[in-house]
Amino acid sequence: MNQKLGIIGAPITIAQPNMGVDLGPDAIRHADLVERLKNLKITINDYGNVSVPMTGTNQIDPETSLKNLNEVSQGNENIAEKVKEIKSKGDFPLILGGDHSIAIGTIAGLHHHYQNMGVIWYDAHPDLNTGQISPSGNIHGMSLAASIGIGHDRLINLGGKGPKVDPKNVVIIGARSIDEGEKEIIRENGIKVFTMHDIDRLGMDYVMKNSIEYLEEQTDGVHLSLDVDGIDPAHTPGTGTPVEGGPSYRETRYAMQLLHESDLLTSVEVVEVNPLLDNQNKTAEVAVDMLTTLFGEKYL
Ligand code: NNH
Ligand code: MN
Ligand code: MN
Ligand code: MN
Repeated sequence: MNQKLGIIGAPITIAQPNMGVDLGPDAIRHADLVERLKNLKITINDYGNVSVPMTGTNQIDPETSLKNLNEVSQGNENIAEKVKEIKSKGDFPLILGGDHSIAIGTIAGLHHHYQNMGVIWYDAHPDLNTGQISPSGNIHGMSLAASIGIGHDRLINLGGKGPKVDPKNVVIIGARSIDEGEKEIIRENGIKVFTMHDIDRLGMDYVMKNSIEYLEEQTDGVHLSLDVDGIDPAHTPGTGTPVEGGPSYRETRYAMQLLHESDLLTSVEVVEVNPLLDNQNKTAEVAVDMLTTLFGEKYL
């Protein structure tokens, strides 16, 4: 993991209903991300923010059952292009969201460089909805579905035709708000999920070591998609859909430490930081602690 890091901001906000997620990339930079990473002797290229459509509505389109499909798709096409480009230069991609719809773009961009990529989805939600089963019509709750080839054609075929990830190469960690339709998709596709109950029962040490071993055996690259609402809202209050009862700061930081030691990851994104819901910028600071741990920062 100790190569050149390429940072891009991906400020999509209209795949969820709250204002302010577009400020996530800048809130994370403001929390000294680049300075902290440079202390670890990592070379950083910050490419700034990708341009994405900012204007959307909160209305569900009756034809697709989705909100802002055209705008979210366009933004994600731009993200996919940029991720593909920095990956071609040999950078390790670090993408700062933005809402979680950006995973459709990042994973599509990464797909060009792997035959059999894996994904760790650290999130309170599995984001396996489609327009038909979503309770909200918000595309940020559909990004993992689109990446495995389920949902609207426009989202599935974004940045290249067809599914980008085999559902067998996905591990979801921290899930505790799973919609009924999502439960069915998990079962039908054999997706590996460690819910909060599993984390409580088995411990984060086992959960992470098992996930790492599982993905190491069968993938040629692993992307971490870190939704800050995966962490307990006591630590990350500045996010649009907080869910009580998540892994603590310590458990999550330990998970990042194990990922660092494993050297498994080939790209990372952090999403759903909303500084308008958090005037202390605490959520972005926690996000930065998690990222620096992932890249080798230690207490001693
Ligand atoms: N499952 C809900 C939906 O699809 C909420 C999704 N919200 C998220 N996902 N923040 O990570 O609308
Ligand atoms: Mn999410
Ligand atoms: Mn979530
Ligand atoms: Mn393909």
